[in-house]
Amino acid sequence: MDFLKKYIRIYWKKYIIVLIFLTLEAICDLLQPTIMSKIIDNGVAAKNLNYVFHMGGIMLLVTVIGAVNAATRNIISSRVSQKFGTELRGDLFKKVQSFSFDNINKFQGATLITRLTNDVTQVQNFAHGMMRIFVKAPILCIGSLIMAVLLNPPMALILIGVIPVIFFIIYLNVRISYPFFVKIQIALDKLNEVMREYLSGVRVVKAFNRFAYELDEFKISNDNLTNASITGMKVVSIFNPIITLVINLGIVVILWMGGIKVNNGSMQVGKIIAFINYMTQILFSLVMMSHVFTMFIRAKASAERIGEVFDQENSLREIDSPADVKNIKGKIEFKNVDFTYSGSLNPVLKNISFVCNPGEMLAIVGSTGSGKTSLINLIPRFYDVTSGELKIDEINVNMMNLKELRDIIAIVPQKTMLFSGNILENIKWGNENASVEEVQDAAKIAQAHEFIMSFPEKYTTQLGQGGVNLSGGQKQRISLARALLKKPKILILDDSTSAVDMTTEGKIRRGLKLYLKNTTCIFIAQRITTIREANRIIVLDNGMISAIGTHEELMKNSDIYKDIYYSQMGREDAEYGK
Ligand code: M5T
Ligand code: MG
Repeated sequence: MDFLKKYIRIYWKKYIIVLIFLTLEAICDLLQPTIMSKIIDNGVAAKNLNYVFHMGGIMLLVTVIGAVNAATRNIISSRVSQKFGTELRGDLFKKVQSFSFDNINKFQGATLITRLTNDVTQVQNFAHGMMRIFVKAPILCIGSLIMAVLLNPPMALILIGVIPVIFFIIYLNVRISYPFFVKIQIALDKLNEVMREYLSGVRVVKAFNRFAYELDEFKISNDNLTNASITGMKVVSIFNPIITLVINLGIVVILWMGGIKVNNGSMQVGKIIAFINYMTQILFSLVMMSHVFTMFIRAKASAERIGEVFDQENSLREIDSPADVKNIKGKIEFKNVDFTYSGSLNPVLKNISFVCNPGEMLAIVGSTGSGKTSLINLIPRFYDVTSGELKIDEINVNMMNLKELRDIIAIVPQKTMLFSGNILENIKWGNENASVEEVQDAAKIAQAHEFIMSFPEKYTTQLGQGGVNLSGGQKQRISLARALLKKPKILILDDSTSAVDMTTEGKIRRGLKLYLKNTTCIFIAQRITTIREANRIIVLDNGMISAIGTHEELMKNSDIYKDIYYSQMGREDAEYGK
């Protein structure tokens, strides 16, 4: 939990100030019963009204001082804990942003969200508690003990009998209830996960009429949470009355002993009342401290989970003095590259070697699962090669600054990802400073301009989260426009026109050809009509390059390629009238 050190360094001074206020506040609380006992014994019992007024005034003053202290302390502590929470959440978010794909795969999405929200709140609440009752309770407890002993040492012996009993009960309480708190946390995590999965897949759930199934899943998680919470509450519900009972028994004993003492004149009524006050204060602060303990345990679990995120070392190491990439031409070279996803044993890519020259168009074909996406994901270093070398213009990508490397590459991922905001904003992700004309040009090449203009709000049409209000092909075209606007040195298209009809795809291809003159383009496609235009084609089979060459070459010497060709040609010949 080293990450907490940073915040301790920032806030320790304010914390000390809070502690001073807190101590003053506690002292005011501690003085009250003694003043009251004096009023009763010397004022009321002796019928001395002046004394009553005098001491009453002092009591009021002490109360006011206590209240002012409490208010000031509250203002400071709320501010500090809120700021601490905000900063912690911000730092955590920054850390997550720096994560590589590998790092993110290690945490499931849902747990990252709980870590960022609930866990931070737990730690923040605890920090707030540390500036309030958590520290005040021990001060009150010790202070009351001292006052009680000063008041009447023999009677303070009763406390020696009661305090261990309470301690024992509290100990039992914590022992028994702790596992339930852990269970509640786990159940909450699970519930979040189920909910997230449901919400992100709501369309499919509806399409497959899987409501009942999802409802069951949800019900199970929801019930688990309820059961864990109820059992936890049950334990607390049993222990709280027991503690109150013990405290009340202590009061009865004091009243009984005190009664005898008052009768034989060795003690005054006011002192007995004060004594009872101190005792209840001691015992309730003990109970408070037990709450502190459970909160501490929860906060500790949360802090550990947050710590895991902070401790997660970025699996992509950045070089200290990166190579210069300003004059990159865009030559890509794979040299005996193997790649295995971390946590998996089987390599996804085996001994991949090829060169793609600047400005060249290289196509990759292969059956689904053959490793096409995995291969292109290595170029912008979404993942690092397991062995072998990946070079751009003779420079190993590991020697480049990650941001600069990604700046020269634009990628249209297989799964289109758009963000909430309007179409213009989404395309401008490619280049924030692009002019309207540039955006429109990119959209025209991507064959997106026309349909965008057909919307009533045109480029300012709002997109829902993930671009839900667009068709699959429309999303792909906007995603393509976004990549084109970046004017990259290297353009990577991962099956980026799979949802676009053939006529439109033909138009896109022709536009791209002109646009891509100085751009190296690696694209994955399924349709032979798209692929055959490439300068060279790689046939990927089960993670290995089975053949590489032009369309004509492959037609001669690659059986896999020929299979793909003939399986499609019947259909496409007809469509293209060849
Ligand atoms: C190749 C595995 C996957 C498959 C193989 C993305 C990803 C893939 N895999 C993982 O284990 N973890 C991952 O994060 O790798 O997958 P691919 O590279 O996605 O194949 P493709 O692009 O050729 O397939 P497709 O369907 O997009 O044409 O065994 O399990
Ligand atoms: Mg793929």
